[in-house]
Amino acid sequence: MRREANGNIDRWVKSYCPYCGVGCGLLAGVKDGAVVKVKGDPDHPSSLGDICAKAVYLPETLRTQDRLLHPQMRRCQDGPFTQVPWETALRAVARKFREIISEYGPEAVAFYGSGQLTTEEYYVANKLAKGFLGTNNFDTNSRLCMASAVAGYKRSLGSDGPPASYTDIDLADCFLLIGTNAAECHPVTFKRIKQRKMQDPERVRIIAVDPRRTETADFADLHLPIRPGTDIALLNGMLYVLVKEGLVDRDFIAQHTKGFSEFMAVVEKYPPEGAEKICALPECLIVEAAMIFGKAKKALSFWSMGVNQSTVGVYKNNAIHNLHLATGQIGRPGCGPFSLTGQPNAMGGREVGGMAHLLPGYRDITNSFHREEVARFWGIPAEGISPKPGYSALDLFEAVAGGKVKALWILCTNPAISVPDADFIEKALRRADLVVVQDAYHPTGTTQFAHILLPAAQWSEKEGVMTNSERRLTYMPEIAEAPGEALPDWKILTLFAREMGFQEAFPYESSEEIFAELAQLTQGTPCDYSGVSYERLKKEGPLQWPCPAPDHRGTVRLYSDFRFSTPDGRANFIAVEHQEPFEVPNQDYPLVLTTGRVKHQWHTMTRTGKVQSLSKSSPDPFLQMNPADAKQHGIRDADFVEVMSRRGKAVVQVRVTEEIKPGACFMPFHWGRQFGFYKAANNLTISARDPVSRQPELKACAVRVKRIMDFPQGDT
Ligand SMILES: Nc1nc2c(c(=O)[nH]1)N[C@H]1C(S)=C(S)[C@@H](COP(=O)(O)OP(=O)(O)OC[C@H]3O[C@@H](n4cnc5c(=O)[nH]c(N)nc54)[C@H](O)[C@@H]3O)O[C@H]1N2
Ligand SMILES: Nc1nc2c(c(=O)[nH]1)N[C@H]1C(S)=C(S)[C@@H](COP(=O)(O)OP(=O)(O)OC[C@H]3O[C@@H](n4cnc5c(=O)[nH]c(N)nc54)[C@H](O)[C@@H]3O)O[C@H]1N2
Ligand code: SF4
Ligand SMILES: [Mo]
Repeated sequence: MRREANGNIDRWVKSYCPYCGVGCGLLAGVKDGAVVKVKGDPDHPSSLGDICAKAVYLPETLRTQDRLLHPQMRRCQDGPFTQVPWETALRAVARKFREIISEYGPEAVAFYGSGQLTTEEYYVANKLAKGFLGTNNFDTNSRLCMASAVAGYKRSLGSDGPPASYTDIDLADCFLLIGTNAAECHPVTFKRIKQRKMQDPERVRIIAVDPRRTETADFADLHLPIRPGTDIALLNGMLYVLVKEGLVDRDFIAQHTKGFSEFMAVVEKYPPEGAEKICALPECLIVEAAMIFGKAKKALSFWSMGVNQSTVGVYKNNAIHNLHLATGQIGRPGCGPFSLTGQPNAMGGREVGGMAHLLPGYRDITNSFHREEVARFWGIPAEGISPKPGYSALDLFEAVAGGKVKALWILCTNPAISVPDADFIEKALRRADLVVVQDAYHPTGTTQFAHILLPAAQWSEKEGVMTNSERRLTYMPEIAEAPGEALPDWKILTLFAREMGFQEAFPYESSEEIFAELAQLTQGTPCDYSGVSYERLKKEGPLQWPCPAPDHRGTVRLYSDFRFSTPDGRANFIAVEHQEPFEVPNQDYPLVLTTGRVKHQWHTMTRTGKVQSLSKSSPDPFLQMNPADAKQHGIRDADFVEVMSRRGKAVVQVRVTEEIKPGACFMPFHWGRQFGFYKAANNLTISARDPVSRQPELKACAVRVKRIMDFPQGDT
C-alpha cells in the first residue's frame, strides 16, 4: 500500500479556496500549528473533493520572506519606511482622513477593495465609508471583473444573481462557453462539464466562443473563433436563426417576458451572413451553433471576462440573457445563464453592496427607500448616506490624478499592476496626499506607492465567509496564527472606525458578529441569507442563498416559478446592437491586443509567483500571434518583439501559433513592472469603459508589433 503522504499531519481542517470563484472546499493539513498541505474536501457540494494546482501549493505562499509583518510609515513615497506600532499607524491615517474630510469634504477620501476580502471585511469597509465617513467612494477590483455581469442581470432579470447551480452541469445537454477559458481559469467547474460530456458524448454538445483556441475551446465540439469584441453580432445572429427555424419558445416568451417584438426588430438586422462579416467567422458555424443551442433540451451558458471586459460588456450580457429567454432555457433544472465569478468572494462583495453605486442586500445608492432602510439599520439619519454614487474604479483613479480624491486606502488588491494603462495609474498614485496599502506582502507593485503599509492576515490566518459563483456561502476558519503583527482586514477596519470615533457602530470583537449583522440586513432582499449563521455553516456545511429562515435548506435555482425580479415579474428582452471596441486597429496600430490569464498564475503573482512548481510552466509573459500576422511583420516564433500601443510599450517573446485568430494577439497580464518594466501588459491596455457598468475594455486595444531581436539559434 502507498504510504499515506498525510501521515504526519496533526489534523485536517475544512476550509475554502482563496483563489477563484469556483469556490472549492479545501481540507487544510496542519502540522505544528502551520498549514503544510492542502487537498480537496469531498463533502463540499461545489467541488466534491476536487481542487486544482493553485490550491495544492497554497502552503508555500503563506510564510514567505516578503510577508508584511508590521505597520510601516514614511514621510513621502520615495523615502524609507519606519516600523511603527499599530496605534501610531491608524492614528496617523485617522488624522489625515479627518484633515482631508474637513477641508475638502468626505468625497476626497476613498477605499479601493477586492473580491478576495471576506464578506465581513467587505461589509465593515462599506459600512464605514458609506454610513459613517459619508463617502460612497468604496469601489473594488470587481469593477474590472463582474460589474458588467451585475448590470446585465439587473437589466434582463430585474436583479443581480446567477440563477443556476453547479448541479445543473450534470443535467445539461448543451454548454455555451463564451468569453471564458474555464479549463484554465475555472478548472474544477470545467472538469465537471467535461465529465458530463464524457457521460453522454453523442448527446452533450459544447460550443466555445473565443478568438483563441484555448484549452477550453480545444475540448469543445464547436469552436467559434470570433474577432474580439463581436459577441453581440454572433448572439443576435444565432437568435435570427432560432426564430427562422421555429426554435424559440413562444409560450415562455408570451407568459414570462416583455419586449420581444422591439428586440426582434433589431435581431432582423443580423442574418448569419451579416454576422459572418462582423465576426469574421463562417456563416455555417453561426447556424450550427444556433441549431445546437436551439435543439438542446437543457442549455447552460457560462461566461466571464471575454464578455464582461468590454465597452459593450453589459450588452453582451444582455445578449446572452436574450438567448435564454427566447428559448425558455432558464429557471428549470439543467439550464440557465451562469456567469462565472472571477474571485473567491466577488459574489459576497455584491451581497454587501461592495461597489460605489450599491448598498448591502443588492440595494442601490440612488434608491431613496433603500438608503433609508440601510440608514435606519445602521442607526444613522436617512440623509447620512449620500444619494450620489461614488467613483467607480477607473473614475476613482482619475479623480485621484485630478486631485479630487486626496486619500486612497487600497486593500487586498494590487492596482499598480492590474488596472489598465499602468503609466496613468502610477501618476495617479503619486498625486495622492495619502496612499494606505493593506496587503499580506511587501514589496508589491502597489506597496511601492504607499505612505502607510498595514500588514494583513491572509487565508488560513483569519476566519470569515465567502460566497462562490453558485450563491453558496462557505465558512472559512482561522487555522494558524498570522505572522508578525498582521491582523485580519475586518479587525484593521474596525480599529480604524473606532479611531475615527465610531465605537458604537463598530463594536465587533469577532467576524461572527459582523456576519450576524449583515445577515439580518439581507432579510427580504433577493440575496436573503437571514437564515444563515456561523453555527449553521459550521454544523451543516455550505449553504446557497436565498436562505431566509434558520430551517430553510437554501435555494438551488432562482426563478423556478418563472417570476423574475422585475416589478411585473416578467424578464426583459433587451435589444442590443454590435459596436466595435473603442480602439479599432488602423495602419499604425494594426492588431487587436487581448489580455488574460494563464493556468498556473494568479493575477499579480504575489502568491503563485512564489511557487516554483507553478511558475516553471509560465516563467515569463509572451505574445501569441497568428502565423499570417507574424509573417507579415517579419517575425518568427520565439523572436523578441516590442509591442506598442498609444499608451505604452511591452517587450516579450512571441509564440507564433494558429491558436489565435489572424488580426488578434494575446498577452497575459500577470507580470507587473517590478518583474521588468516592459513585461507588463497593462502598459498597453486602455481605460475605455462600458458606459453602464464602468468596466474597462481589457480585452481589446490596438497595438503594433516590431521584432527587436532574433531568438538566439545556437550552434547546433
Ligand atoms: N489560473 C487562473 N485562474 C483564474 C484567475 C487567474 O488569475 N489565474 N483569475 C480569476 C478571475 S478574477 C477571473 S475574472 C477569471 C477570468 O477567467 P476567464 O474570463 O476565463 O479568463 P481570461 O483569460 O481573462 O479571458 C477569457 C477568454 O476571453 C477571450 N476573449 C478575449 N476577447 C474576447 C471577445 O471579444 N469575445 C469572446 N467571446 N472571448 C474573448 C480570451 O481569448 C480568453 O481566452 O479567472 C479566475 N481564475
Ligand atoms: N490586462 C488585464 N488586466 C486585468 C485583467 C485582465 O483580464 N487583463 N483582469 C482584471 C480582473 S478580472 C481582476 S479580478 C483583477 C485582479 O487584480 P488584483 O486584485 O490587483 O490582483 P491580485 O494579485 O489578486 O491582488 C490581490 C492583492 O491582495 C493581497 N492579498 C492576498 N490575500 C490578502 C488578504 O487576505 N488581505 C489583504 N489585505 N491582502 C491580501 C495580495 O498579496 C495581492 O497584492 O485584475 C484585472 N486586471
Ligand atoms: S478551481 Fe478555483 S476554487 Fe477550485 S481549487 Fe482551483 S483555484 Fe481554488
Ligand atoms: Mo476577476
